[in-house]
Amino acid sequence: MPQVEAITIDFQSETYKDAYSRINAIVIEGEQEAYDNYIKLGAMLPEQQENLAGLAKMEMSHKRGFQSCGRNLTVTPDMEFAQEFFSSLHQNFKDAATEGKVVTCLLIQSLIIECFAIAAYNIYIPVADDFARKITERVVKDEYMHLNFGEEWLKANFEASKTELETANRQNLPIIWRMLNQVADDAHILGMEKEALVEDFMIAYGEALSNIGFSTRDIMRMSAYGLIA
Ligand code: Y39
Ligand code: FE
Ligand code: FE
Repeated sequence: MPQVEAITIDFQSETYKDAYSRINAIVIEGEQEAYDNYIKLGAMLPEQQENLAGLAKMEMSHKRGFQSCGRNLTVTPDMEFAQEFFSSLHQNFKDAATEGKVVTCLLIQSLIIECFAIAAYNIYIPVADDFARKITERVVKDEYMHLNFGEEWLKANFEASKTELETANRQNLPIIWRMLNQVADDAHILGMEKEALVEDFMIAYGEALSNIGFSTRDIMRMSAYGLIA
């Protein structure tokens, strides 16, 4: 009979709350930046502006939800740490937006960051406190819609986007691995293992690349850039 290991986590221990102050901040900052990114994407894709404004609105409500998770545990999020954590990815998005590179912006936000969110939230749900679990379950459903938006747009524009997607993947996938390594210890304290995060991320990202139109061979080659972080 399969055994489910009983997980006992002391959500009020100083160790837990200290790790939570950084992970919670990352999620809050990530949701805020996702909001900003979808607003910017809306300006770059006028025919999708309303759609993207809807996604942005969801990100803002995710941010509020995760702020309430921190308050519920009486944790003060370390926002300075979180801004530093996202700075490379944030800069790359900003540069791409300035250059009008909508494909790169979509790869960063709608593929890479959404897959990161999907992996993190799915791994968090079984080890979250009851309050945070309910919120995260609702949030993760939206993140699949955000990923789907990016997939659909890139699929419809695949031939014209392919080269830019490969370049953007090469530039940004290693950053995700560095970010994962940076939070691995804190994630472990929350009951989330790095191996599981990597696995879920790669499954979601590989599936997304496949849905967009990349071959298995392309996906293998593109995924390998994660390994050289
Ligand atoms: O689209 C979104 O809502 C994404 C911004 C949110 C990113 C969340 C990043 C989660 C990383 C947490 C790492 C914990 C191990
Ligand atoms: Fe979100
Ligand atoms: Fe999202």
